[in-house]
Amino acid sequence: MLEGFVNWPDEFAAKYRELGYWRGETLGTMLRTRAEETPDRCAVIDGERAWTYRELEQRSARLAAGLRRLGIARGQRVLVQLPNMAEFLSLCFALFRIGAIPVLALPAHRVTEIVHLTDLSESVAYVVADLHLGFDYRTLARTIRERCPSVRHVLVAGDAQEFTSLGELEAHAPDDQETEPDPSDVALLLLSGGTTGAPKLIPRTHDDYLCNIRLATEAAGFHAQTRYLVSLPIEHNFALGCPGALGCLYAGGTVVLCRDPSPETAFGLIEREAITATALIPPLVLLWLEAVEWSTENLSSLQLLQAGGARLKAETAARVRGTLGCTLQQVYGMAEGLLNFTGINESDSVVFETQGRPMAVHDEVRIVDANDHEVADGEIGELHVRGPYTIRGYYRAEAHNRLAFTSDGFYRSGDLVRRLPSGHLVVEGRSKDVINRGGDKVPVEEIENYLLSHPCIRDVALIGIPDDAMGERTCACIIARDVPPTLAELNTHLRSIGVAAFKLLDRAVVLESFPKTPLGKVNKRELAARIVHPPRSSS
Ligand code: J2J
Repeated sequence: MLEGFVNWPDEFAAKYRELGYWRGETLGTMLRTRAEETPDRCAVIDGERAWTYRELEQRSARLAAGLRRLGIARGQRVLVQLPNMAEFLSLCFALFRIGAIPVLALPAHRVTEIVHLTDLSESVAYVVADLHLGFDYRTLARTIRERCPSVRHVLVAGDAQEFTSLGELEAHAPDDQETEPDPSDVALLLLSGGTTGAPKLIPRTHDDYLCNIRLATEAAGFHAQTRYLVSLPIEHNFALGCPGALGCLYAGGTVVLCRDPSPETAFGLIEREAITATALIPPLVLLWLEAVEWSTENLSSLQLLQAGGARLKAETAARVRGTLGCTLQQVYGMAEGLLNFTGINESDSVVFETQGRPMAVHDEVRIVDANDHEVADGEIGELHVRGPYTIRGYYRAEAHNRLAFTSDGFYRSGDLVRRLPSGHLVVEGRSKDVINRGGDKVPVEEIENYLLSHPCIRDVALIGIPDDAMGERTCACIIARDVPPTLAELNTHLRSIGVAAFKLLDRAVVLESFPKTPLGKVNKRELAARIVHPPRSSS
């Protein structure tokens, strides 16, 4: 078993097997089965390229042989940072086949995040695209090679320059030294959006992630005629497995990859590829609803729009059917596991005003007060969860796990929710220190630490300010040493450290002091209230 992975206790594992949640299948065998059943059906479309199930399977077999020749072996980690492109799928399935473990970084991540993730996972290889949205990932790869001693290989989709191209690796004939992983092995490491401090890695096993994918596929009603547009980054749990690209392949449908989620790009693909389903974060739902007004594309094939990642306003939800002509499904999920869906045929009030119900009967959800005591239905409390596809611990994070999980194995989500008598959940807020910028999670402590390294800053508190389109935006409240820095200077500082663009500041305000709680901590609630409703100045 992978060192640093927290397994389910034996009695839970036995129960989940007995109840049929864990079926002893791997992600690799899942694709192989589909390729045998429907070899000629189209599996993936990326621009002008279309791969059948047979081709996807064969490409991943050849790539697996190439990876094995490089010495990449079962249990080793490989950092994958690819945009939405077909190679993401052939590579991941190649890694699943040999039992190596993809660590899924977002294309938006920059040197600070990638160094942290590489070092934490001791990845032996780093996989990037050559260029994407004007950024040259090979430059980043050079820094990673210098700074991260574990990285022995840089693999590039496209023009590899001095590195190895995926195309070269794929030239190998498939070998027969299959080293099939065990279904209870860790299949992939997802990134957590939900924790305080540095990003954590979430180990998902073949058994548990296939359970996640299968149940999500049922909840979203995917089938062999589904044509799913991957609008969000494919590395994100929502777009990958809820049901996402993997769920679409599980159902025998066709995955269509979209390089960016702007209406200009996505609408054309919806029309051309007769897309039936996609998933978006709330700011993009708003943007698409606006764009429909002036777009000329025919979007009538679209049957299902999933929205999740942050709270969707009921007024926005109510516009989806009339404007986009499709069913809305709210998804309240987390890469740690638990997924909640509103039903495809549920009433408008449920679909507009709730974030759905847990998808598995054996998802154990407790809503608790500050003392971990369950609150009555209808009361707001923190959601704790345990179940067949919810992790029991972050990877290599022993100290943090003691805080993030209860002694009986429930994940403390940090989400404040309310349960309706029907069992539907409503997300009311958050107790963890993360700013949810329209679905992108900004870890507060991490950014505060970077800002504190700026010479002009004496103290800083990063807070979320309510925003109509994004839900919230970031605002750095600063106590300056001497000359107060400007917003542009602070963002230049963050950029020079090398953080993802979605973590840059939206606003900065300079203050003389911070309001404090009775315990002497910064009172962020009070601080946010002062920024949103500043006291009238007396002058
Ligand atoms: C309010 N808050 C939500 C929602 C997630 C599907 C959908 C989303 C994610 C995801 C995911 C929310 N309303 N509908 O993995 O499979 C906030 C909560 C949660 C955190 C998890 C999926 N949907 N959230 O967003 O791991 O605070 O996963 O704990 O990135 O996003 O973030 P992440």
